[in-house]
Amino acid sequence: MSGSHDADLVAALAARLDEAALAGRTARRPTDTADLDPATAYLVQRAVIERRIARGEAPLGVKMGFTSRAKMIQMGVDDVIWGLLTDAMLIEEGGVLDTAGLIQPRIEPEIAFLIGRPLAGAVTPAEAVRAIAGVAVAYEVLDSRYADFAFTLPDVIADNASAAGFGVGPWRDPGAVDPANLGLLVEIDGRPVATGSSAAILGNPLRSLIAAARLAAGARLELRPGWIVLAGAATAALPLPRGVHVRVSAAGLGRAEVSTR
Ligand code: OOG
Ligand code: MG
Repeated sequence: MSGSHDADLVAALAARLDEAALAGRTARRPTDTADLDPATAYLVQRAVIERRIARGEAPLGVKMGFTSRAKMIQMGVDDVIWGLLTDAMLIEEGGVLDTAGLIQPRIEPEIAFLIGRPLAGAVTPAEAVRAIAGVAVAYEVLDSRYADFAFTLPDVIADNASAAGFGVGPWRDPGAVDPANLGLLVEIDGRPVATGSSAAILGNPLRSLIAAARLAAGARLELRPGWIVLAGAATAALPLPRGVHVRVSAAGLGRAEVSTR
């Protein structure tokens, strides 16, 4: 494939996915019509984000995907991926999320890291720890642009790892809480609907941060001070209907809450 042909394909796929997200409707999977390898899929993902940045959004961090077995099994994939977060995806704490513009939203409990020092490349656990300015319980709202969340790995990479929104609870001093093995609870309208442990995230969410640093270097980026890293879901994702209140709590971290309409 020639370079310019590749660039045209990347731009066309990014436009298709971005327009689907804006319109709140599904798009065809890239791999239904083209051979897409993960590297090219990441170029599509980047082009989708560039379109959002051109509309005034600012990069705010990254989200790791498929870092837990529960998620790999739920989605039928077997590799860790990432997506890019912008400020427009951040849902204010305790805020209200309008699901009208979304296609098929799901919610999942996560652990979030606040970056305090630049981090990229092959980093040691000690280096990763030193880069953390805060740890929080978080939730992610997913919304695949593919019907029924059915996709291959390159498809979901191109679709920015199904990212739609996220919320973060109060930041805690990383010295005060070890994120390795925290109990997580998801409640919808006060009813417990999922429980898990942060240990489900690669055995320790810190490993997810280390993987994010590695992916950053591969993408010629760095995790920057002020950025948020979502380490990945600790349980399978749950359907997110309108008109509910969701609370995600983690032992020692408090909670993050959102209502939908
Ligand atoms: C892809 C996103 C996966 C996670 O935390 O594992 C993800 C999807 O499930 O549609 O965000
Ligand atoms: Mg997630």
